Amino acid sequence: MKPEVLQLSPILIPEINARLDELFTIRRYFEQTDKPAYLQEHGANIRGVITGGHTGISQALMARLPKLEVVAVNGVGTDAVDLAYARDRGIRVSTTVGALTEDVADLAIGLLLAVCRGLCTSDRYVRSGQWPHSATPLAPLPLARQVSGMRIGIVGMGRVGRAVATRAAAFGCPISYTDLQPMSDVNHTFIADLKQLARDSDALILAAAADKAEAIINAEVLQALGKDGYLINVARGKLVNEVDLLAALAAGEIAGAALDVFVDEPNVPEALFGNEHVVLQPHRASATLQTRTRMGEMVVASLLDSLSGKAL
Ligand code: 8YV
Repeated sequence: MKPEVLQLSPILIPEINARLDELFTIRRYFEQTDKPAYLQEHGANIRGVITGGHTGISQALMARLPKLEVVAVNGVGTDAVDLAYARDRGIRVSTTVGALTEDVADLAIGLLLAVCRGLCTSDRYVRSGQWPHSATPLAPLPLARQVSGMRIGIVGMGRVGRAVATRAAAFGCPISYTDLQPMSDVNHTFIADLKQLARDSDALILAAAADKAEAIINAEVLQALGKDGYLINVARGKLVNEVDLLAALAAGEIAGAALDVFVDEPNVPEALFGNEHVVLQPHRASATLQTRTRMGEMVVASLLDSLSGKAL
């Protein structure tokens, strides 16, 4: 009999889904309208879970799965998984570490370029047919912010932070960073105090794990970033106090923000929709065919190894 696996969030690669179906009985929880009834029916037989980094799995749900052996996160973040509870019960938790680093860093730089150079605003300007009608070409569009040479502050110098630094360095950007401690193998300037990092940066790029860093980007940090500073977030929405961010943007206390992640996804504060100083993405940093395929393969391997008793 094939092991039963509860899938909490979709995988968009048909070949990976076919492989999962071949190896396991996949219970597609995310498709169910009556989730409690579905759990009642299948919960007792579930040995594995597939979830997304943002979705994670709560203690309450794990408690409904008495035979659970492994949670395979199709992502790198474990902030939405109750790790302490999983550890107590001996449930393994795997991630797709390493698979998405380059894509997330690519998007961070893409967002930096987009918000500073006004790419989305300019795109809307051309698409809406306004260009030929301006008195002077480009008149309604403000001049943009140069990216090359900007002082970049990276929050979280893990895999993604380092990949962002490599890319920013190619743009001639001086780079500083903060983390729990300085990294002996990183040449960039370490600044322990987040407010000081914000003060010394033209753009703050968030690449930190959110497990112990909820709302670290607050009104004070945003004020320190200042009216010429930009905030880029490709990590987790909850790193930012979103109320403070909305207030800072509305008051022009920072120059702009480019966000791939939000506190309450997929609900994005409507106040951001009409703001031309903001670029928005629906949590897509790892969403390339190549990376999602690699991530899917790692999820399959993790379930296979765990459910056949192999070491992860
Ligand atoms: C994914 C993520 O979008 O890696 C993470 O933690 O949040 C994202 O890369 C998500 O996990 C896809 O399911």
